[in-house]
Amino acid sequence: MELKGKRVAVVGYGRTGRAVVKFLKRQGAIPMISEKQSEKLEEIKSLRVDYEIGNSPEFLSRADMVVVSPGVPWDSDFLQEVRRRGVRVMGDVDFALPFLRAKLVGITGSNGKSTTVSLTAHILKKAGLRAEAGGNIGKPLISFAYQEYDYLVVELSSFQLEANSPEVLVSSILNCSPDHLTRHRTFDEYCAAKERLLEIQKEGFSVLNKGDSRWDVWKGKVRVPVRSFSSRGEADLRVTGEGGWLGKRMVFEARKMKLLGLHNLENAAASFLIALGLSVEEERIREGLYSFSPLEHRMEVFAEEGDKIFINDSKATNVDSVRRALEALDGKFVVIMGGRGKGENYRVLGPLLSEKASLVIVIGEEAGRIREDVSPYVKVAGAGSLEEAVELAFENLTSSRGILLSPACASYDMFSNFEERGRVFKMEVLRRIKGGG
Ligand code: UMA
Ligand code: ADP
Repeated sequence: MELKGKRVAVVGYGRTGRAVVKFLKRQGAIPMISEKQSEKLEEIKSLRVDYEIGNSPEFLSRADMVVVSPGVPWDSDFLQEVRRRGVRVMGDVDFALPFLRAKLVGITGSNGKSTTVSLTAHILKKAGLRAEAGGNIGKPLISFAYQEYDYLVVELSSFQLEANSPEVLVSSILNCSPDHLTRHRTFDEYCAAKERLLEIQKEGFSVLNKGDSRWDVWKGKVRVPVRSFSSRGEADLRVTGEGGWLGKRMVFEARKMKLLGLHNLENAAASFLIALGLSVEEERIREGLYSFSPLEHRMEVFAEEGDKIFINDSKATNVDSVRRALEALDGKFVVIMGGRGKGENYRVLGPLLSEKASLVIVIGEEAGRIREDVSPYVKVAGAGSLEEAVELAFENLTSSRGILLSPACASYDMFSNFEERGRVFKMEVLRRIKGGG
């Protein structure tokens, strides 16, 4: 794709927009920025490029091509109008593809993507391959342009799969449970976005979760050989609480891993099958699995004090990830939930909360809805901020094993992202443990 001298507009100036603009400048293209938030004005001005605050078809149709950040709805009216005016509109992944110098492993799913992507890249690297993790995990694909790798392990979100058509050598769908229903409207539409990964792939192989309710749909769509894993019954790689099994042979052991919970053994199984399919020796795969530490903000046990433990699961931004967090716990915890909702029902968590939570503290925009859904099952209290929630949690700690932050919601009502929410939580807890008040 020749970019020199081309006017390329970027919609959204976040992580993706920044990386795309940087690349465009290096290529001698003429970047334009369309960003709806005025808070970014100073930073954008300093770039000395054409920009608008707002997203308008008038501005965008002055470009030769438009690159859209993943968080911008693909069917927005202003983008539809730009397309009608004959300007090419593309997603950030499709934009990056011609500049990548690596075979692609594409991983999607509702939960476990970042863990599995990092774990897979870790295994491949340990085995001596040139591999890196990128994509929705926080490293836009364009930042890998012209870099030589054997494999890029790419996290793909439903937003990206709706807007892009990446052809990968290895595909994997870990699971599909409700998330992002405010953007994708129905569960079926949301899953279908993820399944485009299978429809586009023509060669290589696919690693799929046979225990997922969408398995039959996936089987109908996939066109390459499939290797399956499941914690719910027979599969090529069967997962139990003890580890992963190829037939009667145990190929990795849970007790040797640093990741907690059955869901993480499913993630390990997916990584195992991907690496095995790429001809990594089993022994090397195990070395990778056993040396991998959990990512920050995912069931991260960051403090222990006496018999109490403190877990930061800020990345649990939907109901199913909270379910898996609660299932992985022993004993009753004070659980902090809430934030910006995505149209999910929290009632399904009720029975599990009654078993695993001594108290649920709700915060943020979704506090009222969560309270309504789970209060028939468990004691619920409200707090005006995360700081207040931590304070309240400490007041109620005596009868619990510890505190778990597992919000079931996005963070954007109170924080800039889930990382900031996790860091504030950890800081507040550590301050109190260390006696700072
Ligand atoms: N914006 C507009 N118009 C709109 C909507 C947004 O101008 O209609 C602007 C916003 O004001 C903001 C910018 O666009 O300044 C943000 O763009 P973005 O939402 O695409 O965010 P990025 O910072 O570019 O981050 C994106 C992914 N974000 C989303 O998909 C929402 C990041 O995933 C990803 O790490 C990053 O690209 C690098 O690839 C985050 C995420 O929450 C972690 N992903 C969802 C998830 O994992 O569940 C899908
Ligand atoms: P994603 O990138 O898909 O959001 P992460 O690996 O960041 O996935 O994990 C997000 C949340 O989901 C964490 O709270 C984690 O504990 C939980 N989780 C991880 N793997 C799974 C899985 N396979 N099934 C359900 N929940 C999971």
